[in-house]
Amino acid sequence: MFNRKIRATAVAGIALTVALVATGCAAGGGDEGGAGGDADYSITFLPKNLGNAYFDTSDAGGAEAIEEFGGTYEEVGPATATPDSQVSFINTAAQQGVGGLVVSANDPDALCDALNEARDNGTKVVTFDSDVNADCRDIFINQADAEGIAKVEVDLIAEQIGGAGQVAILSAAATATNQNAWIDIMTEYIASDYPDIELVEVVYGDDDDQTSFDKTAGLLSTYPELKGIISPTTVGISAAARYLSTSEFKGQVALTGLGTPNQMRDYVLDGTVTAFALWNPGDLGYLAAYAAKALIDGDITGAEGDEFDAGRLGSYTVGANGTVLLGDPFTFNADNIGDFDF
Ligand code: RAM
Repeated sequence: MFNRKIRATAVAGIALTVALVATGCAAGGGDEGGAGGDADYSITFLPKNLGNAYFDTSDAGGAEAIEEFGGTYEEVGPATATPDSQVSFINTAAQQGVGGLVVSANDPDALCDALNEARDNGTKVVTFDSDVNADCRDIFINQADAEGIAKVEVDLIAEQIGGAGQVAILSAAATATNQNAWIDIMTEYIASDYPDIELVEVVYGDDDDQTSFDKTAGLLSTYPELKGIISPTTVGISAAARYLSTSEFKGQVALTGLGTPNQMRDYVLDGTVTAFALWNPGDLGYLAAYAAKALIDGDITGAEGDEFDAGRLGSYTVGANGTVLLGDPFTFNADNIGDFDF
């Protein structure tokens, strides 16, 4: 089922930082839902950083949804995925009085004051991909269950290294809510289910291509016995794959984690990488935009049990803690990677 959904969405990347009026309607042009003709469907997407193919795709999914319901889409964001770098963008959106703000957070705490000020100002706040503390947003759109994401990555590396040996993790920013949650679960899962695997270190590439590349080189020189690397970030895994692909470690040191098919295809086809996982980022952004609309319309508040319509994805229900779950992670390998384009 997830496979079908993921195939259905081949979302093209869009120009970064460019405000796009998705329809001829200006902000306030929405005409559906509980807020009647006055609904303000001006919705700003704020990713962890710009220049990341994952967010190009997720935010294009948001733009697609916003176009469907006749709102105004804008994407803004920092160049670097650091904790404070998103605050000024939140302040600006609050001053503009946008109807909705859709954020993937670089830090669970650092954005809270700014987000709550925006909410006091009437802006509905949806986090997606990487959450903030639950009391500073209305809803979190979770890409997949954290346990499922963590376990699929550990199971993949275990399979690829024959269940034994040293592994390391190359993560994103040290403060990233999503990666830190997954790493905690991976660490416990390795300890409980894979006694012959040793997690030697977690390093942070900050979702920066060059830093991630350099950290990969560092791991390989520090741990000559290293058997595998897990990188739970699309930026990290593609930089690590690029490093491995031209090194003596290609095919010797396994690499898995979370990647986009377009960034990983060459490395799967050349034998650097066997299999990795992800969800459909386009669907994630699409769902987040529809959640913002439902909040703006007053159809939902983010309470458990709230139901809303998410266009071509169908109907979704808010779960515990104001969280909506998109679906299951999906594993890509040489047999299926040709079927995807994002
Ligand atoms: C990177 C970002 C994002 C994460 C993906 C898997 O693009 O860190 O937050 O969800 O990887």
